[in-house]
Amino acid sequence: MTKVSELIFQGLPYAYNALEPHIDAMTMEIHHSRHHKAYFDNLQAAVKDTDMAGMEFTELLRNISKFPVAVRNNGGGHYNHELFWNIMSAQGGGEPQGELASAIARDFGSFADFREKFSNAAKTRFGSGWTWLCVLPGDKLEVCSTPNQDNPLMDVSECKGQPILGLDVWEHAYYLKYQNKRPDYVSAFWNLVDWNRVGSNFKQAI
Ligand code: MN3
Repeated sequence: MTKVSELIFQGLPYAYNALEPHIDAMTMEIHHSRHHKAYFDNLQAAVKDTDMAGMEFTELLRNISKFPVAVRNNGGGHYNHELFWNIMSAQGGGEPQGELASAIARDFGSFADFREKFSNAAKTRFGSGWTWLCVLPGDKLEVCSTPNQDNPLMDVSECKGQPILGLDVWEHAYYLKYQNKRPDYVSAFWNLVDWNRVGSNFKQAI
């Protein structure tokens, strides 16, 4: 429960080169210290001296259709990147365990089926956007994709739920290393997913 004006631009939970070779250090540094920082700064500038500054951040996102497009783009930009940094780890990869593993098997058939569905959504998102694993009302898991910096918390999103895993498929997330080969970046991402973290996001969401 954090007010928009009290949000903090945090450092990454690992070094910029920690995710190599899957995501290179220069991409991580530019992505975090310039792209994400710009979303954060622009969000704060957009809410300054308005009632939005005192709103709880996720409440603002849930009602985003009522607010200016700069808040939608930059508020989404901040929320999405903070989630993204925290669901990756140099020790990531493998498969989820416990409750999350059971829920994935229940809702997708198997982990492999889930991974294929998520990867296809990431590869086929036209232009810039994100792919998500979300918890829908009723605690059902679903894969979905949103354009630009939208996310499934937003009332403008076609799919609405609590995102617990997200993948940034903007070119700025992969172009230096992968150029036009987004599918190779999507494949590499699976080596980085911190399933312990995604599992705890799942427990918080249900
Ligand atoms: Mn990005």
